[in-house]
Amino acid sequence: MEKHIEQIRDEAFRELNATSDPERIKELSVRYLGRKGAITQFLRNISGLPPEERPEAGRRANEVKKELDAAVKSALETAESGAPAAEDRIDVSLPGRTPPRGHLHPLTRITREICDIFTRLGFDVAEGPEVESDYYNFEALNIPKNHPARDMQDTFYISDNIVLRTQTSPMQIRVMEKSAPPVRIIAPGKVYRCDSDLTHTPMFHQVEGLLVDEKVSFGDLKGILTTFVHQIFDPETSLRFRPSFFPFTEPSAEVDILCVMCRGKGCRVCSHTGWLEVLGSGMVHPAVFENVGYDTGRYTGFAFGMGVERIAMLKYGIDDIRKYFENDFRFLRQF
Ligand code: 2NM
Repeated sequence: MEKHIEQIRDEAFRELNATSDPERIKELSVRYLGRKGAITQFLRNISGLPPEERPEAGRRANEVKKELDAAVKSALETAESGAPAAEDRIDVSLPGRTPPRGHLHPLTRITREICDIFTRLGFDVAEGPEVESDYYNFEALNIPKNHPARDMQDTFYISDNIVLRTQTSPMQIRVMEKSAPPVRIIAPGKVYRCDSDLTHTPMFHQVEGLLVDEKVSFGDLKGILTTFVHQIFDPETSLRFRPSFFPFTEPSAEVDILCVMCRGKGCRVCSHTGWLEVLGSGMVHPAVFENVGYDTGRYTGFAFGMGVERIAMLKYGIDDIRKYFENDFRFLRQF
């Protein structure tokens, strides 16, 4: 019979430990401790035991009754206080779950790398509006009314004389209007052109630079841009300055680097020329200086511009510009 009270006890505690619902606990209390409960019944039936077993069985049954009663009261208190049940409690000794760590977008990283190189060379960073007036985006930069760059096909027009900037140089006009030389600035940011294929997206990123002072020469331009190319690519990179044309610079030059893929032998990436175009540059056109009220007899300057997507494509061997903007983790995770 003593075995029986131990069985009742085990069962009662198993049930009690398996719940944190106050209703279930109360119901369980009735079933074991109530007037017709299992333990009460057991005590009542003690008279049916052999006389020598009665005292020990009674003592043990009362002990279990007290123990279970205390456990029920405590379980009810916990359940009604809203504290979590044992199985739901947080194990503070478990090691924490490490949240996945993000990182900068490759374009943000390259933009910062480019800006860092130029700030170390003494340039300040200037940022400004992406919605520009026709005057800052074209007129002040010596791009006349009938120039092909103004074509509806290339420019997003907001209204007759408001556009999404097609380059960041309007920012340089704004800085020159406000401050006298010497000026050394770079303007990073988003620009917009109505164009879309493997190498063009309607929004892309540029960094443009400007240095104005007395006696600034084309030699200064070559020195600064050579230093830049050697820092952003490789100190061994061969480069060349190839004559070009921009309305806002004269003379103008495109900067090419020896093809990173074929080392000048000619391949698909460099269109079999052995060279890759990385920058546009030139000596600022006197007409631009006149527009901002700079004395063209005293000051000269150079300017340059580059596409961030293009620099990153060459650095990392990316073949499709659209990959930057698809937000595919399989692509982004690699940087
Ligand atoms: C380029 C290439 C050559 C340029 C010129 C100017 C300014 F404002 F000084 F006239 N800013 N940026 C420039 C010159 C930009 O991008 C391919």
